Amino acid sequence: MKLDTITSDGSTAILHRSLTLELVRVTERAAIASAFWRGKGDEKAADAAAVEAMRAELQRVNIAGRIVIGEGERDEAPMLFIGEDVGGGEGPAVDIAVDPLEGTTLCAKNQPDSICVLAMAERGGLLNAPDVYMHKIAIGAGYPPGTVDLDRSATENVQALAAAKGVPVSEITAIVLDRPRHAALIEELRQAGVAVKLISDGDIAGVIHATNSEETGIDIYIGSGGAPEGVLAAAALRCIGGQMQGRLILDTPEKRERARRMGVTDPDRKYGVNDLASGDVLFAATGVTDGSLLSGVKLKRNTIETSTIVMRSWSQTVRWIRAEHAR
Ligand code: VTB
Repeated sequence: MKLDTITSDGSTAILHRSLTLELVRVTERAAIASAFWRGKGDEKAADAAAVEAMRAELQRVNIAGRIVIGEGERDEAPMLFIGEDVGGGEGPAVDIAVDPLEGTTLCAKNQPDSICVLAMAERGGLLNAPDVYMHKIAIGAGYPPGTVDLDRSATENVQALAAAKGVPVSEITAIVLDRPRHAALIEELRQAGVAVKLISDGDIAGVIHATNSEETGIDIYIGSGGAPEGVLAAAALRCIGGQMQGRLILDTPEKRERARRMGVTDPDRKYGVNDLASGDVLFAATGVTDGSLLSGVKLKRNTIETSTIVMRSWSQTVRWIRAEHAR
């Protein structure tokens, strides 16, 4: 166990350990706000509630924070827009990635797995990803480096993973976003003998699940989803281990230009976990609806109960925090 904030190379960890609990408050508050919009069929209102609550609580944290992944460009989002300064202004200079309500549709329909997510890193530690799709592949810890690779076919990847795990391919389960664009991928995986678990939304949780195979039965995340969600998932992986690669899908001149403006010099670059999230990283997520990663917010008569996972890359600590809030 690491007890202080001195890193292995002798330097001081930038993100003080006490910040982990501060982040829990932020995602908890966002989750409670959006919980009142569960099942109301109004995605925008659910998201707005999460955004407003998350920002209000972030302002109370003693950081000089800057949003690098947020609700969109300054002109399209009133709050938590890319480049916005957040936090109390004192304290460490940090970059922040948020998905105030990951799975807005899930929340609006009161279906499993909507969560409020936030990651924090040292300044410059998070890829400034444009809001485009990203090819992603992720597996858990304990496999040799390079077991899977975006440049190989899905079949090759699941075969290599099965060999590394010491099981037949028929015992591999892949988690894939259920989208028409994935029809060929799903077909290929099934042809290879893989069990495919389809999810309607929420690929941050999907990636995390793939790194916890013993509990979830899921061995690999594969497919394309939002690039911002890819950075958030990578932040989690920095804390819990596992391999991940991502590549931005910049299939129009407009997207390439948007990416270039955000500092992406090589549009075909294959990013590893450390390219997506580097240095000292904190990650927190609170459940909104009941899900396989986290329980949802429970609105009780006198209290409100929340479930949060919070982790820190430096110490590799993963905490599950169940909180009771007075109404
Ligand atoms: C995923 C998923 C999100 O977007 O990133 C997905 O994690 C990708 O975009 O919950 P499409 O929906 O266009 O496929 C969400 O579903 C919504 O942000």
